[in-house]
Amino acid sequence: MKKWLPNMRFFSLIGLMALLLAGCGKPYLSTLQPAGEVADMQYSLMLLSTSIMVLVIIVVSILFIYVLVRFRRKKGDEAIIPKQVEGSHKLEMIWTIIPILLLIVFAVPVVSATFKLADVSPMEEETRDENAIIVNVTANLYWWEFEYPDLGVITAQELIVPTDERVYFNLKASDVKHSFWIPSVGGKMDTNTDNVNKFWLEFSQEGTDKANGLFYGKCAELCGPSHALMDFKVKPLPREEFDQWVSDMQNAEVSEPVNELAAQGEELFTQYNCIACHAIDTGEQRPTAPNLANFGERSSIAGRYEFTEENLKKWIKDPESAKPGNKMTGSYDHEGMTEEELDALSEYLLNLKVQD
Ligand code: HEC
Ligand SMILES: [Cu+2]
Repeated sequence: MKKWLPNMRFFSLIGLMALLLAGCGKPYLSTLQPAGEVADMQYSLMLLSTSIMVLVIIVVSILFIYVLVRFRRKKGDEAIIPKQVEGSHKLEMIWTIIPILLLIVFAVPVVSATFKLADVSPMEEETRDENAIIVNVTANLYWWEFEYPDLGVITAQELIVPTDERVYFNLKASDVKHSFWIPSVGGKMDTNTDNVNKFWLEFSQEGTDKANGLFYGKCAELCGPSHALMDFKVKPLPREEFDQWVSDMQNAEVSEPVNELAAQGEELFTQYNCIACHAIDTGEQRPTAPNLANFGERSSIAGRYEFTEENLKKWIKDPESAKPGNKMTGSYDHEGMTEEELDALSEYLLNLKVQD
């Protein structure tokens, strides 16, 4: 074998890994590109702990190699027993005190960050800040609901928040344990069925711009066959635009069908009993399915597909292959649905909007 070949292999491996890992660095999905106060804090703690660990590894490796080389038995040494240091006061002090110091260096910022991250006083009754936005998050197999209790607004699959201020969350689950995570902004925190977890996040305008206005959110707790597809999107807006969105949602009437085809779709929506599960009014909460009042403004379908008419039809016709185990499959006659019916339903749904 030629001499340079193993080298080439080594470098191609490194190159391949670099390419692969580069995929992890998307600003809308990467913990390593923090986009807000919480993410910044968590990122600096990661850096600090990693640096301390790397420092320890380097020092220990150097000592190890030094001792191996320096105290090797050489020719002529056979009969000599080196100086014994067992129980050495000095050495024991050194290797007890150094780790304690390292732990203190780590513990101080960790404890202080823990208290900062747990400060939800603006959402508590006694210390309530009237301007703070509160969102009740409910995680369901396999979709997310976002309710703004003070604003009387409900939406699903897409979280809308103001930028550059703290947003407070009540987290719970309706069926099994899930976990709420927006990798580039912070989290994750469990959503449980028997208690409400609270925390806050801040979405920086700068990070939002880098991510082109849309962050990806994830379920971070294995919850069933479609766990990996239980995604949501986060759209942070400057405060005025957020207020505009809220008032549009508050004043929205239930969308009238825009044309003949959409009117047929609306009828089918009742005939197929879609309406039994899906609310189409911005303020109405249904534990059975995502609220569709502003469905036409989403950026994905079922948190899974890109937002196109074709994908919408694919979803309605066969939700099971899109998200195995989802709670919509089997609730109506999928197989019997005709192309014309799918056309009408999607025309209706794609035009459910609250903003012009
Ligand atoms: C048994 C209740 C139920 C019925 C009936 C039902 N759905 Fe659904 N639907 C759901 C659930 C649950 C989801 C969320 C699925 C997921 O993402 O895991 C969903 C998701 C959707 C979505 C994606 C929503 C989003 O925010 O991305 C659309 C669109 C939709 N359904 C349309 C329909 C249509 C059209 C019908 C009637 C033909 C219908 N659904 C009937 C329960 C139902
Ligand atoms: Cu999950």
